[in-house]
Amino acid sequence: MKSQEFFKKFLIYNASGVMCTTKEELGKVLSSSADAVVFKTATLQPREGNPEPRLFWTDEFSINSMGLPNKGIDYYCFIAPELKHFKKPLFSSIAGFSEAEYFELIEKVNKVKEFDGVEVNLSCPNVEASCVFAYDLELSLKVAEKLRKMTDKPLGFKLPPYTERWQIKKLADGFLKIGVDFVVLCNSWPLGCVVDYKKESLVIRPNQGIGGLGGKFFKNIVLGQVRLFYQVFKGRVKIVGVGGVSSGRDVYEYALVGANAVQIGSRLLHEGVAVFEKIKKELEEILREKGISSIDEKVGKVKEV
Ligand code: RRO
Repeated sequence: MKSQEFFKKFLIYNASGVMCTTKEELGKVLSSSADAVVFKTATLQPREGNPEPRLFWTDEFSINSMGLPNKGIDYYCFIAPELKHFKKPLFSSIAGFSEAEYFELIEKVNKVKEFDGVEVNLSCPNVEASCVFAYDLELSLKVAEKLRKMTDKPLGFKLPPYTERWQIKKLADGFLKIGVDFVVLCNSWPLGCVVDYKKESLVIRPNQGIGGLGGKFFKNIVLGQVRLFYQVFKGRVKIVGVGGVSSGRDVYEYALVGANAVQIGSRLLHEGVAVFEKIKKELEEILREKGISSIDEKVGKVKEV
Protein backbone atom coordinates (compact mmCIF):
# COMPACT_ATOMS: atom_id res chain seq x y z
CA MET A 1 0.00 0.00 0.00
CA LYS A 2 1.14 3.52 -0.79
CA SER A 3 0.86 4.85 2.75
CA GLN A 4 3.82 2.68 3.71
CA GLU A 5 5.88 5.19 1.73
CA PHE A 6 4.87 8.08 4.01
CA PHE A 7 4.91 6.30 7.29
CA LYS A 8 8.22 4.53 6.67
CA LYS A 9 9.71 7.62 8.26
CA PHE A 10 8.04 8.94 11.44
CA LEU A 11 5.89 12.05 10.75
CA ILE A 12 4.91 14.88 13.09
CA TYR A 13 2.13 17.19 11.89
CA ASN A 14 -1.08 18.99 12.87
CA ALA A 15 -4.32 17.42 14.02
CA SER A 16 -7.24 18.16 11.73
CA GLY A 17 -9.15 21.17 13.02
CA VAL A 18 -6.16 23.11 14.28
CA MET A 19 -4.67 25.72 11.92
CA CYS A 20 -5.93 24.10 8.75
CA THR A 21 -9.22 25.69 7.71
CA THR A 22 -7.90 28.29 5.24
CA LYS A 23 -5.14 28.26 2.64
CA GLU A 24 -3.21 30.77 4.78
CA GLU A 25 -3.34 28.58 7.89
CA LEU A 26 -2.36 25.47 5.93
CA GLY A 27 0.54 27.44 4.42
CA LYS A 28 1.72 28.40 7.92
CA VAL A 29 1.81 24.77 9.03
CA LEU A 30 3.59 23.76 5.82
CA SER A 31 6.18 26.58 6.24
CA SER A 32 7.01 25.29 9.73
CA SER A 33 8.92 22.17 10.76
CA ALA A 34 5.76 20.05 10.42
CA ASP A 35 6.37 17.02 8.18
CA ALA A 36 2.93 17.09 6.53
CA VAL A 37 -0.45 18.73 6.88
CA VAL A 38 -3.98 17.44 7.27
CA PHE A 39 -6.76 19.79 6.22
CA LYS A 40 -9.80 20.76 8.33
CA THR A 41 -12.48 18.11 7.92
CA ALA A 42 -14.51 19.07 4.87
CA THR A 43 -18.21 18.55 4.26
CA LEU A 44 -20.01 18.73 0.92
CA GLN A 45 -21.25 22.26 1.63
CA PRO A 46 -19.39 25.04 3.49
CA ARG A 47 -20.47 25.40 7.13
CA GLU A 48 -20.35 28.27 9.64
CA GLY A 49 -20.24 25.81 12.54
CA ASN A 50 -21.71 26.27 16.01
CA PRO A 51 -22.26 29.60 17.81
CA GLU A 52 -19.34 31.07 19.80
CA PRO A 53 -17.82 30.70 22.31
CA ARG A 54 -17.09 27.21 20.99
CA LEU A 55 -13.42 26.65 21.85
CA PHE A 56 -11.58 27.05 25.15
CA TRP A 57 -8.12 25.93 26.14
CA THR A 58 -5.56 26.15 28.90
CA ASP A 59 -2.05 24.76 29.27
CA GLU A 60 -3.58 21.46 30.41
CA PHE A 61 -6.55 20.75 28.14
CA SER A 62 -8.91 21.97 25.45
CA ILE A 63 -12.66 21.68 24.93
CA ASN A 64 -14.40 22.39 21.64
CA SER A 65 -17.78 22.27 20.04
CA MET A 66 -16.78 23.84 16.73
CA GLY A 67 -19.52 22.04 14.79
CA LEU A 68 -17.47 21.39 11.67
CA PRO A 69 -16.91 24.95 10.42
CA ASN A 70 -15.21 24.55 7.05
CA LYS A 71 -15.10 26.03 3.59
CA GLY A 72 -16.53 22.99 1.83
CA ILE A 73 -14.81 20.24 -0.11
CA ASP A 74 -14.68 22.18 -3.39
CA TYR A 75 -12.53 24.90 -1.76
CA TYR A 76 -10.05 22.35 -0.37
CA CYS A 77 -9.86 20.54 -3.70
CA PHE A 78 -9.19 23.88 -5.40
CA ILE A 79 -6.37 25.03 -3.07
CA ALA A 80 -4.54 21.69 -2.71
CA PRO A 81 -2.51 22.18 -5.96
CA GLU A 82 -1.45 25.64 -4.71
CA LEU A 83 0.12 24.06 -1.61
CA LYS A 84 2.06 21.38 -3.46
CA HIS A 85 5.20 23.51 -3.79
CA PHE A 86 5.95 22.90 -0.10
CA LYS A 87 6.76 19.33 -1.17
CA LYS A 88 5.15 17.81 1.91
CA PRO A 89 2.33 15.25 2.07
CA LEU A 90 -1.16 16.80 1.94
CA PHE A 91 -3.92 14.82 3.62
CA SER A 92 -7.54 15.59 2.88
CA SER A 93 -10.04 15.09 5.71
CA ILE A 94 -13.71 14.43 4.98
CA ALA A 95 -16.95 13.83 6.89
CA GLY A 96 -20.41 13.08 5.55
CA PHE A 97 -23.79 13.31 7.23
CA SER A 98 -24.81 10.05 5.57
CA GLU A 99 -23.10 7.08 3.94
CA ALA A 100 -23.89 8.54 0.52
CA GLU A 101 -22.14 11.80 1.40
CA TYR A 102 -18.90 9.99 2.31
CA PHE A 103 -18.95 8.38 -1.14
CA GLU A 104 -19.59 11.70 -2.88
CA LEU A 105 -16.77 13.33 -0.93
CA ILE A 106 -14.20 10.68 -1.76
CA GLU A 107 -15.01 10.97 -5.45
CA LYS A 108 -14.14 14.65 -5.27
CA VAL A 109 -10.87 13.95 -3.43
CA ASN A 110 -9.97 11.25 -5.96
CA LYS A 111 -9.96 13.86 -8.73
CA VAL A 112 -7.22 15.89 -7.02
CA LYS A 113 -3.85 14.25 -7.64
CA GLU A 114 -2.16 16.64 -5.19
CA PHE A 115 -3.90 14.97 -2.23
CA ASP A 116 -1.46 12.31 -1.06
CA GLY A 117 -3.94 10.59 1.22
CA VAL A 118 -7.34 10.88 2.81
CA GLU A 119 -8.29 10.81 6.48
CA VAL A 120 -11.95 9.88 6.77
CA ASN A 121 -13.37 11.43 9.91
CA LEU A 122 -15.78 8.95 11.50
CA SER A 123 -15.70 10.60 14.90
CA CYS A 124 -16.77 14.25 15.06
CA PRO A 125 -18.30 14.61 18.54
CA ASN A 126 -20.06 17.93 17.96
CA VAL A 127 -22.58 17.85 15.18
CA GLU A 128 -26.09 18.70 16.34
CA ALA A 129 -27.29 15.95 18.61
CA SER A 130 -26.10 13.08 16.36
CA CYS A 131 -23.89 10.35 17.74
CA VAL A 132 -20.28 9.64 16.87
CA PHE A 133 -20.42 7.65 13.60
CA ALA A 134 -17.69 5.15 14.50
CA TYR A 135 -19.51 3.96 17.62
CA ASP A 136 -21.59 2.00 15.10
CA LEU A 137 -18.91 -0.58 14.29
CA GLU A 138 -20.85 -2.51 11.63
CA LEU A 139 -21.78 0.63 9.72
CA SER A 140 -18.23 1.98 9.93
CA LEU A 141 -16.79 -1.21 8.47
CA LYS A 142 -19.39 -1.22 5.72
CA VAL A 143 -18.53 2.37 4.77
CA ALA A 144 -14.80 1.65 5.02
CA GLU A 145 -15.11 -1.33 2.68
CA LYS A 146 -16.95 0.70 0.07
CA LEU A 147 -14.51 3.64 0.35
CA ARG A 148 -11.57 1.24 -0.05
CA LYS A 149 -13.07 0.06 -3.33
CA MET A 150 -13.57 3.65 -4.44
CA THR A 151 -10.05 5.02 -3.99
CA ASP A 152 -6.44 4.06 -4.72
CA LYS A 153 -5.18 6.85 -2.48
CA PRO A 154 -3.77 5.95 0.94
CA LEU A 155 -6.92 5.68 3.02
CA GLY A 156 -7.21 6.18 6.77
CA PHE A 157 -9.97 6.51 9.35
CA LYS A 158 -10.05 8.86 12.33
CA LEU A 159 -11.68 7.09 15.23
CA PRO A 160 -13.05 8.06 18.63
CA PRO A 161 -11.71 6.59 21.88
CA TYR A 162 -13.29 3.22 22.73
CA THR A 163 -13.90 1.77 26.15
CA GLU A 164 -14.02 -1.97 25.39
CA ARG A 165 -11.27 -4.22 24.02
CA TRP A 166 -13.73 -6.12 21.79
CA GLN A 167 -14.66 -2.91 19.98
CA ILE A 168 -11.03 -2.27 19.07
CA LYS A 169 -10.43 -5.90 18.07
CA LYS A 170 -13.48 -5.97 15.82
CA LEU A 171 -12.58 -2.75 14.04
CA ALA A 172 -8.88 -3.59 13.74
CA ASP A 173 -9.61 -7.04 12.26
CA GLY A 174 -12.07 -5.44 9.84
CA PHE A 175 -9.67 -2.69 8.73
CA LEU A 176 -6.90 -5.22 8.19
CA LYS A 177 -9.15 -7.37 6.04
CA ILE A 178 -10.43 -4.41 4.03
CA GLY A 179 -6.90 -3.13 3.35
CA VAL A 180 -7.13 0.20 5.15
CA ASP A 181 -3.75 1.99 5.12
CA PHE A 182 -3.82 3.89 8.41
CA VAL A 183 -5.92 4.87 11.41
CA VAL A 184 -5.78 8.13 13.33
CA LEU A 185 -6.23 7.60 17.09
CA CYS A 186 -8.11 9.44 18.53
CA ASN A 187 -10.57 12.21 17.99
CA SER A 188 -11.37 14.25 21.09
CA TRP A 189 -13.05 12.64 24.09
CA PRO A 190 -16.78 13.25 23.52
CA LEU A 191 -19.29 14.67 26.00
CA GLY A 192 -16.81 16.68 28.06
CA CYS A 193 -17.82 19.70 30.12
CA VAL A 194 -15.72 22.52 31.59
CA VAL A 195 -17.02 24.88 34.27
CA ASP A 196 -15.58 28.23 35.32
CA TYR A 197 -16.26 28.18 39.06
CA LYS A 198 -15.51 31.90 39.49
CA LYS A 199 -18.08 32.95 36.91
CA GLU A 200 -20.24 29.95 37.76
CA SER A 201 -20.70 29.36 34.04
CA LEU A 202 -19.91 26.96 31.26
CA VAL A 203 -16.99 27.91 29.00
CA ILE A 204 -18.56 26.99 25.64
CA ARG A 205 -22.07 27.77 24.41
CA PRO A 206 -23.18 25.02 21.95
CA ASN A 207 -24.84 21.72 22.83
CA GLN A 208 -25.47 22.55 26.53
CA GLY A 209 -21.79 23.40 27.05
CA ILE A 210 -20.76 19.87 26.12
CA GLY A 211 -17.86 19.24 23.71
CA GLY A 212 -14.79 17.20 22.79
CA LEU A 213 -11.89 17.20 25.24
CA GLY A 214 -8.20 17.00 24.38
CA GLY A 215 -4.87 17.90 25.97
CA LYS A 216 -2.41 16.39 28.40
CA PHE A 217 -4.85 14.10 30.27
CA PHE A 218 -5.76 12.45 26.96
CA LYS A 219 -2.31 11.03 26.24
CA ASN A 220 -2.63 8.00 28.48
CA ILE A 221 -6.08 7.22 27.15
CA VAL A 222 -4.84 7.26 23.57
CA LEU A 223 -1.65 5.33 24.33
CA GLY A 224 -3.95 2.47 25.37
CA GLN A 225 -5.87 2.69 22.10
CA VAL A 226 -2.68 2.75 20.02
CA ARG A 227 -1.27 -0.25 21.90
CA LEU A 228 -4.40 -2.35 21.41
CA PHE A 229 -4.74 -1.51 17.70
CA TYR A 230 -1.00 -2.17 17.17
CA GLN A 231 -1.30 -5.63 18.68
CA VAL A 232 -3.70 -6.55 15.87
CA PHE A 233 -2.06 -4.55 13.06
CA LYS A 234 1.58 -5.42 13.86
CA GLY A 235 2.71 -2.69 11.46
CA ARG A 236 0.47 -3.79 8.56
CA VAL A 237 -1.91 -0.86 9.07
CA LYS A 238 -0.09 2.29 10.14
CA ILE A 239 -1.11 4.24 13.24
CA VAL A 240 -1.15 8.00 13.68
CA GLY A 241 -1.36 8.94 17.38
CA VAL A 242 -3.11 12.13 18.44
CA GLY A 243 -3.86 13.17 21.99
CA GLY A 244 -1.87 15.15 24.51
CA VAL A 245 1.39 15.37 22.58
CA SER A 246 3.35 18.34 23.88
CA SER A 247 6.96 17.14 24.11
CA GLY A 248 9.58 14.91 22.53
CA ARG A 249 9.02 12.45 25.34
CA ASP A 250 5.34 12.14 24.42
CA VAL A 251 6.32 11.34 20.82
CA TYR A 252 8.76 8.68 22.05
CA GLU A 253 6.04 7.06 24.18
CA TYR A 254 3.62 7.01 21.24
CA ALA A 255 6.23 5.34 19.03
CA LEU A 256 6.96 2.69 21.67
CA VAL A 257 3.31 1.56 21.78
CA GLY A 258 3.12 1.43 17.98
CA ALA A 259 2.52 4.85 16.41
CA ASN A 260 4.21 5.62 13.07
CA ALA A 261 3.32 9.31 13.28
CA VAL A 262 1.80 11.81 15.68
CA GLN A 263 -0.43 14.80 15.21
CA ILE A 264 -0.47 17.84 17.48
CA GLY A 265 -3.81 19.40 18.41
CA SER A 266 -4.32 21.25 21.70
CA ARG A 267 -0.63 22.14 22.00
CA LEU A 268 -0.60 23.65 18.52
CA LEU A 269 -3.51 25.87 19.60
CA HIS A 270 -1.53 26.91 22.66
CA GLU A 271 1.97 27.41 21.20
CA GLY A 272 1.46 27.94 17.46
CA VAL A 273 3.59 26.34 14.75
CA ALA A 274 6.84 26.79 16.73
CA VAL A 275 5.71 23.70 18.65
CA PHE A 276 6.87 21.40 15.81
CA GLU A 277 10.48 22.61 15.99
CA LYS A 278 10.43 22.45 19.81
CA ILE A 279 9.13 18.89 19.92
CA LYS A 280 11.54 17.71 17.22
CA LYS A 281 14.53 19.16 19.11
CA GLU A 282 13.41 17.46 22.31
CA LEU A 283 12.99 14.17 20.46
CA GLU A 284 16.46 14.47 18.89
CA GLU A 285 17.91 15.07 22.35
CA ILE A 286 16.26 11.90 23.71
CA LEU A 287 17.52 9.89 20.73
CA ARG A 288 21.04 11.26 21.22
CA GLU A 289 21.02 10.44 24.94
CA LYS A 290 19.83 6.91 24.20
CA GLY A 291 22.23 6.49 21.27
CA ILE A 292 19.46 5.71 18.78
CA SER A 293 19.72 6.90 15.20
CA SER A 294 16.01 7.06 14.41
CA ILE A 295 12.67 6.91 16.24
CA ASP A 296 11.52 4.41 13.59
CA GLU A 297 13.62 1.74 15.31
CA LYS A 298 11.42 2.05 18.38
CA VAL A 299 7.95 1.70 16.85
CA GLY A 300 6.04 -0.97 18.78
CA LYS A 301 9.07 -1.88 20.91
CA VAL A 302 7.62 -1.15 24.34
CA LYS A 303 8.75 -3.73 26.92
CA GLU A 304 6.38 -5.60 29.17
CA VAL A 305 7.09 -5.55 32.88
O1 RRO B 1 -15.48 20.69 14.12
C1 RRO B 1 -15.58 20.08 15.20
O2 RRO B 1 -16.43 20.36 16.08
C2 RRO B 1 -14.73 18.92 15.51
C3 RRO B 1 -14.48 17.89 14.63
BR1 RRO B 1 -15.09 17.89 12.88
C4 RRO B 1 -13.74 16.77 15.06
O3 RRO B 1 -13.49 15.80 14.33
N1 RRO B 1 -13.29 16.77 16.34
C5 RRO B 1 -13.53 17.78 17.18
O4 RRO B 1 -13.09 17.72 18.35
N2 RRO B 1 -14.25 18.87 16.76
